[in-house]
Amino acid sequence: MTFKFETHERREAVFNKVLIANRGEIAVRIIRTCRELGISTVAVYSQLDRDALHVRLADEAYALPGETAADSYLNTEAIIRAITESKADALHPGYGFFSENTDFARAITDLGVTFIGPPPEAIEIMGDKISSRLAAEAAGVNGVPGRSEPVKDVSEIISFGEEFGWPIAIKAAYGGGGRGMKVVSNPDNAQESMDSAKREALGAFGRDEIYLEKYLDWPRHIEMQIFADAHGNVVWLGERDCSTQRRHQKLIEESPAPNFPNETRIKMGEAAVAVAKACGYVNAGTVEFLFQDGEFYFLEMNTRLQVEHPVTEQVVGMDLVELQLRVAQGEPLGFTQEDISSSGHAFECRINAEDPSGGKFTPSPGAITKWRAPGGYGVRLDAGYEAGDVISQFYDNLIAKLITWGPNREVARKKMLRALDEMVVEGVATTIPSHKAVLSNAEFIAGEHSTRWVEDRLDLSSIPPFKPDVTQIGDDGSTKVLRDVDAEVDGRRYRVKLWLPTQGVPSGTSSKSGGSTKRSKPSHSGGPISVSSGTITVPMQGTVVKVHVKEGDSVEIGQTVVTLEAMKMENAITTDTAGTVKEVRVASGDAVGPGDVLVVIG
Ligand code: MV4
Repeated sequence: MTFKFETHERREAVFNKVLIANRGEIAVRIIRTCRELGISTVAVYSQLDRDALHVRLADEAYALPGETAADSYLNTEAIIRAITESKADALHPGYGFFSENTDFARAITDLGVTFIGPPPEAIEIMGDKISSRLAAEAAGVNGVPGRSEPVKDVSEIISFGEEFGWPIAIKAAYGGGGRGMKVVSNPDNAQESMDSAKREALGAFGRDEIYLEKYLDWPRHIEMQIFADAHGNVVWLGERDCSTQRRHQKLIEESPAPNFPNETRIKMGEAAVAVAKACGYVNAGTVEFLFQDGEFYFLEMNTRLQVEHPVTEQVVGMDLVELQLRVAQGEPLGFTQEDISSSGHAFECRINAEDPSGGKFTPSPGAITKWRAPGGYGVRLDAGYEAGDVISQFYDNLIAKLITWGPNREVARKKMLRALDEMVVEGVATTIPSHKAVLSNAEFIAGEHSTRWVEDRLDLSSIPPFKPDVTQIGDDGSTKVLRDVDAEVDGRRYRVKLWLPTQGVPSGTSSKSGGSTKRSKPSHSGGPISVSSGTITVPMQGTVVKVHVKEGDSVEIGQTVVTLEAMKMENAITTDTAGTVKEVRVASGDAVGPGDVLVVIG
């Protein structure tokens, strides 16, 4: 068997230097391919990321002001300054941040710098859900049965439900990523659902146009990877099943999709290519579909490289970042659809700093105190962090992506379970226990899951809550932390728990001060709670939603003392000290930052 693309003559790269306007694992991912191609790399970094892995790996790095994404990775002026100073000739935006920002893409293009991404016009067509649905329809690709125009009056909702059958979905025209969808199960709820959908859309996206679709009750999310060059060549590279998700955050992705007929795959691939051609697409792109009862429906197109691109790379044997660089410098793809073949099966698990216990996925920023990367045949780890690095509450929770490849789904699944067992991350909670639960579940193994499966059917109640480091403060003020330690007794190895002194500052302080101290703070508890002798502090920036205790209350270990809204989620702040509440320092509505004291327990 031969692949034509293997013999495709590799030209020397014409980019000399690429600036990566991103952070974390995707910045690392892009730097790696640039290095392989002999392209110099320029990193940019926020004030919290001075020592981050992507900075350590890049050839050059430029500081961005501030800590928040808005001040740093979304700061057009600062990034343009880094481009000018570094003399980079191209910019890779990764995903998120500037990847789908047409003003930014046009601004750098005007400076003569190549934006490694699609033409701005294609981003614009796909950015709006109604115009993308119309573009797909014009290309002969159907969305979920529905209407491609905004709803003006509630009567339209009722007549739509009567025509298509209840329930129906109300969607925000300018939405995306899953927010702003409302399910209406009968005509009595139409008015209320319409009002609430419009309110949410206005709040989240600044526009309140809504449209209607028939609601699919057990769909799978299957997306097709496409690639287009600037010479009119467009190919599809197989699908990814991303149905395992919670609150629109994907957990596990795989390619190929299980129980997915090959004729449907080919039709979906051709549909995705037609959609890409209809918007004049160039670059890596993903066309998302819902798949139910043997039919697929266009959902939206993502005009960027996606988080889950590695599962496609593993089965088709191509480096998608390399293709992006080649296509951006004007090279033709150099292979055709017939040259592409997929082999075996790949899974990707997103290792997030979140505590999945009880199915809550509570954010768990903090310092990684211990880290062991799994390895072996068919295992790939794309990580943005190593031991000693701090996961900040200011950026997303993705620490690493663990990818396995096997000749079939079962081999890849067992390999993933083995790799998850081998991986060690301490200091923060991770999604590893939830991945093990999913991958061992009979419905998942049979491929009977859907986009609702994690939330409606998966039982995560047996995952114990993450226990941050338990610290003790001695009379002399020194702190000790309980750690697992290997010991040898008569030639046999045992794992024991020992109280060890911490060298750093007492636990309960935040990582926010960043900079020079952030890598020498192994004592940071890292979990959703920081306990120092009964002082309960804020683990991440947020707003107090509710205070559950008052002075004089007695509390038990594990009891929730405050509910904090942070990273768009409610987080229960619990105590692991029992005693009496001595002081309550916050009230509901207070804006708080990491390290602020919430409650003192004596
Ligand atoms: C749907 C649907 C069922 N019926 N549309 C959510 C994200 C948004 N972009 C589209 N979404 C859905 N649209 C109809 N007509 C179910 C979902 C959906 C979903 C889709 C993809 C991935 C995860 C999802 C989770 C819940 C609901």
